[in-house]
Amino acid sequence: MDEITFAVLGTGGIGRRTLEVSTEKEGLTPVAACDRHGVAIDHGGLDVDELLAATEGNIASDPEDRVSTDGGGAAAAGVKQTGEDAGVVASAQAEPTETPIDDVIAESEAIDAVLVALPNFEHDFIPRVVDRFAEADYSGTVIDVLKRSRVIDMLDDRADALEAAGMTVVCGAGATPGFLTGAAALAAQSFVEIESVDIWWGVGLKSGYEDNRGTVREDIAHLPDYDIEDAREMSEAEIEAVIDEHDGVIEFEDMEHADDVLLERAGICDAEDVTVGGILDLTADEKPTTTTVSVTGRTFDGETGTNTFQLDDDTSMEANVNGPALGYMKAGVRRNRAGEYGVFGPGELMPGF
Ligand code: CWL
Repeated sequence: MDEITFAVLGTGGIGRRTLEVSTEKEGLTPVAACDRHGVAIDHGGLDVDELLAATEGNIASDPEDRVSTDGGGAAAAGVKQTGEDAGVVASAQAEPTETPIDDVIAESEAIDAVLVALPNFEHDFIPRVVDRFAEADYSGTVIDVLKRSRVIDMLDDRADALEAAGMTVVCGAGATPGFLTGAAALAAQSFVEIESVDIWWGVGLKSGYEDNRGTVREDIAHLPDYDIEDAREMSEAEIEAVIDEHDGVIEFEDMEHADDVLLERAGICDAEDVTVGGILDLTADEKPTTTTVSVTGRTFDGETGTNTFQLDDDTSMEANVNGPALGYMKAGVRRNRAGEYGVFGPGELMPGF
């Protein structure tokens, strides 16, 4: 497969870690990275070490502190910033800009894939970013790590525009949905009818908390008394108060994670037969439970069985989100180069059912 050039939108935990992982993968050249304040573009390949060193410790933890959807928004400083909140501008490769996404779009003819690593605190935020690439007739691959079931339909509504532009979108390509959805699709192959898919994850984020505030905030939105708007508006102190109320260990049940609709669109089972839950432990780095996908079904020869897929307790969430995100990026680019456009979920990039 020919070399793939890619951009990351967002230099929070996921943006930075995908850049890092890509340096150890074959055939991936990161050529652009941006956040709300700035953009770094080098078609010969970004210096990832420099960019990571410059941005480490000053990630945009405030959910408002990200690339604005209209390309304008809060003005970027006209001068190079350093220190706490500078974001990507702290890198010698970056320039301040008020239009980071437009700047990437302007260079996108030479960019094979765009990884959207922005928090999705409005449900239509990622779909609107996708719109802007389609409107600019971008003909490459866009991949996101969105989680909410309802967002998949919003992307599907754009199928005609994507087809017209020649764009391939791979949605829900992190851990869950993403890695574990693909595992479920593979585990389903033994069966001719699927009864249930249960995804149960464990994450330990004591030292990793700072770097993963975005995902913790988004998880809190899944608790029974909260929604995405609440989670967006909450201060860091309020988030920490919720964590304290749970003594640092939060259990989630029946999360609205898009694994359900993504497995349904791959023809594997009904969305309602899929459950996603897990335990987030902010008091330890060890996983509080082994991440497990269980797929129960009926075989052609009359047995009922459950295939399980487990992650090692020692592989980090970062490894399990960002490795698969880049793997699905490669799968998306392969489709794009074969002239297959539109929206693909992780299950559709696996053996058919
Ligand atoms: O899918 C995600 O982005 C993270 C998700 C939750 C903490 N917000 C769960 C990640 C599952 C990873 C499981 C593992 O590494 O064992």
